[in-house]
Amino acid sequence: MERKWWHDKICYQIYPKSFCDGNGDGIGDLAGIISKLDYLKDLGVDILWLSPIYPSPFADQGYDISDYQNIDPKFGTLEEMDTLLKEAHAREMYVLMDLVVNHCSDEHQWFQEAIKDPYGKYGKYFYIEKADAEHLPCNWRAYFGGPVWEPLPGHPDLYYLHVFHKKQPDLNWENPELRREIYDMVSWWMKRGLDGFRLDAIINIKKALPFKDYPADRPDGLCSIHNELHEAHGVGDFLGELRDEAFAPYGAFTVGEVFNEKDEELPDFIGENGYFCSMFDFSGTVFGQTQLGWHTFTDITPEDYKDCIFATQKRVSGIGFLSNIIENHDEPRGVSRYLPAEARTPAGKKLLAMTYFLLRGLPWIYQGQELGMENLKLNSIDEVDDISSLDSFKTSIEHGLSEREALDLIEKHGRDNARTPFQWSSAKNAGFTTGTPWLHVNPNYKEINLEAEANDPSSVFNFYKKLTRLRKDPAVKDVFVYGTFTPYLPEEKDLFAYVREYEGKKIYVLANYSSTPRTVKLPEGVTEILLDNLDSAVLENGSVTLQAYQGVVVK
Ligand code: TEU
Ligand code: CA
Repeated sequence: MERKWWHDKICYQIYPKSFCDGNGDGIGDLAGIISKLDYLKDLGVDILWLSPIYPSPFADQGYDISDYQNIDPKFGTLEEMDTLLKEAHAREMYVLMDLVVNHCSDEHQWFQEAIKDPYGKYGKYFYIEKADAEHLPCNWRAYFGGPVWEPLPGHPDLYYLHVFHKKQPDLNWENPELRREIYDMVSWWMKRGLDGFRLDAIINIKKALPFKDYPADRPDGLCSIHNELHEAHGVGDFLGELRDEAFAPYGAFTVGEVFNEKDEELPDFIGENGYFCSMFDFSGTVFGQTQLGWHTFTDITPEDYKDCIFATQKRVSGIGFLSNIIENHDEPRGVSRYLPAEARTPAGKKLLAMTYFLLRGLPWIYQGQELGMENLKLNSIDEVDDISSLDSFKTSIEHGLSEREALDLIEKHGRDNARTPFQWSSAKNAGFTTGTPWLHVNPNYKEINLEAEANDPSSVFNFYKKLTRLRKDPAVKDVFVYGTFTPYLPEEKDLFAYVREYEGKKIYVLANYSSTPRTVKLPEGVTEILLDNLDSAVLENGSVTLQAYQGVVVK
């Protein structure tokens, strides 16, 4: 396999609105991010992905873009973006923006022009169909609820398609003129010095045409969008063109947000000269989900999680580099999802960190994860911002759940969990802003915050630093980057263990996801502990005893 500059990098996702507020208006911004570059460098991360910072009406927190070639004044200016790129590069760090091109905002000029002249040039940038409320072109349900069709303002006989929110009209990728427009926009950013993109919801750019109904799966008479995604063929033609026209000429680093790819497609997506450099492994994320609503979701146990990860690592072996995550801005906090309640302790959080961080693929940290930030408790639906949670609340209530039960589901699955402000210190508003934060701070910031953890050698934060340093240690780096992955004692319940091997060097990760201590037999020749989340293990007589939720990395 040809070595690429990004193979050995550690990545970090910033949700700008909630990271650091530089000017006291309660909203995180570019100035805030720039002020924390040294912090990120010291943590040991190389590649930064910024969730969208383009001008936006914020119907979906910036994932509804009204101008692709500018910065929203809430976040700063283009000049500040240039400064961020310069300052990051000076620290040998790389910056990715979010490429949200399945849809734009209804306030984007393209859509405004389409409203003026639906049959003109810009009307063809979207999916606009003749229809009426009783006869929509198809019965697909939008990701955020309701039909995907919305009347085109001022044209009672015309409807436009939006697979997400109605303020996010879908762009028509079948139109070569639209595609050219996107490639030029990407090139413009790359020439400005950007290092690449994370590709939002990218599988959705190909629709199964012509529009048709699928069997309804809820009382609303609509059907999950997954029906058509399953039948939509040919997304690869768009993605290959996007790569060749917009990414390859600039050597862009790209990571795709891809759900439901088929096994046989993996080499096309992330193999040698794939559409993307990498894509996220969502196998743990989607575990236990159904299309019927959050009330039908089941929890993931450590054993389930292990099965997901082992299966993925096997699937992708020899093909390419996945991006490994335990959370992002759409998901609950990883420690709240993957750890049993009893293990939501610094020890348990470190165990989870160790387990996923040393897998094959690029390790990603989502902001605040390095502190062990947790899900948010809710008292009322009025506290909720996330449109996905608001939709699920409606569905839950319609389904007969009590308000409290519906809130419990949001506490578990809602997107605000990851979007509360970064907890910098125990000062007011967790040191995130001197103003009023746009979204409430998690009240646990008094205990969980960077200031306290930086001073505590045994903190979750300092453990993440140990992990980044271990992955970069020249003595073992190739094992973690290029080594094979093989499950170790996979049949032992609640033992999450594997071996990474490169050119005869073997490193074992042994993690006890159980409240009962256990003795694990070590392979011959294992003599050294590289990392231990409790700093207490001893290797003797060819075995190691792991306490409850203890894990070690040994070689
Ligand atoms: O998410 C795309 C996605 O496929 C959704 O299913 C996502 O998991 C869902 O919103 C969770 O409720 C991306 C972005 O990451 C998300 O923040 C945006 O809302 C969405 O695209 C639309 O741009
Ligand atoms: Ca601000």
